[in-house]
Amino acid sequence: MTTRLFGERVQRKEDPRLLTGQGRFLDDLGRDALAVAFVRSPHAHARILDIDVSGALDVEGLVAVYTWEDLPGRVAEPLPLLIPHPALTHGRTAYALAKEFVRHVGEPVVMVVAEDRYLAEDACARIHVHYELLKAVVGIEEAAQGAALVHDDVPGNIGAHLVQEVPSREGRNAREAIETAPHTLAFRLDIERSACTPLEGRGVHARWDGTDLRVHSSTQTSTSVRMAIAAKLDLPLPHVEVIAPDVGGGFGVKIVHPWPEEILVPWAAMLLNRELKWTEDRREHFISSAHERGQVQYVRVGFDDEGRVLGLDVTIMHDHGAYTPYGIIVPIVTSTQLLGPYKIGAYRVEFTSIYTNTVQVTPYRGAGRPQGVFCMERTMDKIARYLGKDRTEVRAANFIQPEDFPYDQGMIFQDGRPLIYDSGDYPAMLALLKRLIGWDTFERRPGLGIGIGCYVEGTGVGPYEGGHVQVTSDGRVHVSTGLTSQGQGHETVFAQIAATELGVPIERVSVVTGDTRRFGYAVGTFASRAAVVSGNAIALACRKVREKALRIAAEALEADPGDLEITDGLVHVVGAPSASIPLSTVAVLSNPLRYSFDAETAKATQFSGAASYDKPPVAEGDEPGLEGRDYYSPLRSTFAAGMHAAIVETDKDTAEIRILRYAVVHDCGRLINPMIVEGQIHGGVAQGVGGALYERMVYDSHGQLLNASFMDFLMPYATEVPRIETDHLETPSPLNPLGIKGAGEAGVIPVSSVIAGAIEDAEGLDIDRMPISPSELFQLRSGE
Ligand code: MCN
Repeated sequence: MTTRLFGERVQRKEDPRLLTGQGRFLDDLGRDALAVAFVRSPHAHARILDIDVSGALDVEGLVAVYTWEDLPGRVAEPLPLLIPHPALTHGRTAYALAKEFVRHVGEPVVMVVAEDRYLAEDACARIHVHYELLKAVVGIEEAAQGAALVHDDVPGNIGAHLVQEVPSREGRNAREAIETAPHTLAFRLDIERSACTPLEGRGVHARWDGTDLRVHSSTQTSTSVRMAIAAKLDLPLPHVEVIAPDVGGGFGVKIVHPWPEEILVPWAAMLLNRELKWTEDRREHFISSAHERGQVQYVRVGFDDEGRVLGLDVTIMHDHGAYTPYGIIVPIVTSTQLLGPYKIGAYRVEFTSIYTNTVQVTPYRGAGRPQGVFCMERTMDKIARYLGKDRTEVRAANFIQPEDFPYDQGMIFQDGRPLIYDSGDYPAMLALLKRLIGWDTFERRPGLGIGIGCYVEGTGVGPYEGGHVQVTSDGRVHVSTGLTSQGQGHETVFAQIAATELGVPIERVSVVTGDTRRFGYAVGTFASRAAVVSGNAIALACRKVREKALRIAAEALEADPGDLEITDGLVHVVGAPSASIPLSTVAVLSNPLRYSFDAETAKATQFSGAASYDKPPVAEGDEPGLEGRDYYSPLRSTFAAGMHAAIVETDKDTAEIRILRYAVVHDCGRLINPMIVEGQIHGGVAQGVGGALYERMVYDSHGQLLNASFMDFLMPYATEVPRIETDHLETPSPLNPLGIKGAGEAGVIPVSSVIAGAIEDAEGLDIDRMPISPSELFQLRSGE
């Protein structure tokens, strides 16, 4: 039997538990906890004149009501701005409960605690907040005019402005390169707001025992939530535990830390000395959490007769919503990763980040990349159409070649490091995709179109993650890492890594994530980083454990550690399987106590080995136990890539858009589990189909979100998501020991550009905005 599991299609270890209803999500906890509900602003922009809570006080079962006035010390201060940036000259964050102003519908104003959620909601309904209405600013262009301000002290509603310029190798800037190019095009692209919409919303549960605070949160980053709570509530860090239970999806929205509720619920639990729980409802999620995607992009491009881009100038207007807790990460990612797999002559990108009286914007799966890819891939399609060339030919003419790696795009990435692609083979990937979709044999007929989209994605961003691995005397392997899981299958892939590194069957490996009691130092699960950063940390921790195991076993077997290997949980001499010792026995030997519950092992180990009285039982520099901890801190991001193609059909009468085929070729370096990666890609493509055809946040001119429910916010069903044909290319990353790159966001990134290209091909029309509905296609056809 082999224990090499890295690269295998191992069934997900977490599935039997999750599929049989054994998962423990936030709302499964604290059945007897007091319930928390919030009065949230019904207005997009207003001054709070007075809050009258008297009506709520006679609700039976009411426990407490809090407004901003009640908040002490740091709880009353604005929430932290998590990722500052020199270009973010006017960063603004909200208060946990609104202080004087509300700046979007859904902002929390009053917190209510009651015996149950019904009573808490009843009490909320009896609280009267008197507002002076202020002009709401909605829509990027209206806000950019600056006639009305979201924040009085932010002129023109401009939070940030950044220009990045990468001259050509001959030293020409983008504008010069465009002006002197044989051909030029200019156009505008619009991408509307959407949101992560995980199946499970946010939620917090807190319990205080007078000394220790235990918080459960449906979060993507338990260690950061823990630090924020300790700091805000002035508690010593060792007395705060944060645990992410099973999390029913995050897709980015749960990386914000802390959310107001993550501070308020623990704070009130301590104050009241009671167990408290808040579970977000769907409407709250739509109006009070975070959105993304909304951007207007102006493009100017200059190119030669082959379609080679000589100069590209992109101006981005980014809708930031009312606050910037996550800084300007989204437009920075758009700007820096827009170039994709292409060598561009000269590039200039400028963005302005604009406040509006709408829900704040934080990263959503893909985080600014879908917008950038929409821009670059629409550009490639338009160049091809202008020159009458095949769209794949124009792309190929611009590709970075395999021999060009490492390839420096000349940009500064979001982590402040130079954006250098580590490895890839884009021509090979295109060839695979063309074969998979049948690009060259595609038979044209009216209403049928084919589209293509390419992208490169920086993954595995630092600064670090850690892993702890322990082999116990029963031969089981316990792995823990600090980042959290929301459905990615970490329990399985991390177990695959540990099983492979240690040579044990995967059934003997268990994995814990997102529990600060087990692992306190971590960054979190986002930016497709878990596999690269935690995966490598776990491998390194396993290698330490393996080295120690071989050393101990070598002593017991009177062999050289270099002659030993571990297979199926047995340490044995290479080529002589009978000279062996189980890893469980090695674990017993690793502890001078030599304690084992297994009688045979106890007998075999208790008195084995020559007694030595000239050295202490634990040698200097050594530690008892068969365990190890290590960290992995990447030098810089590793760049995954992918190419998608789709065939769509548009109905000539109804303008209905149907995706007939969807093909993906993907390269995330060495695959740990191809089945899980395919699942990630399928999920991402489904979300991308939503972004291309259905999902948008519709605000009216007063800042009311008109479709804040699943009745009105359209998501694709299984019926709208085609079967996804997938192929892989593996160009290992030279940057990390396992040679892996991330995969978690990949699927969603190019979908809008692929579908737009296919519709354009079917209709012969310019598709310059996403999403596009049948009625909008109909209008385009009629020239409206
Ligand atoms: N993987 C692999 N081989 C590789 C790369 C990845 O087998 N070469 C596996 C990983 O081990 C992991 C999965 O693929 O099980 C995704 O890995 P990775 O790219 O490291 O992404 P993360 O684990 O960091 O997950 C974050 C990513 C992001 S940023 C969003 S958003 C997202 C996503 O994952 N949110 C998700 N996928 C999601 N999937 C679910 N079900 N729910 C979410 O909220």
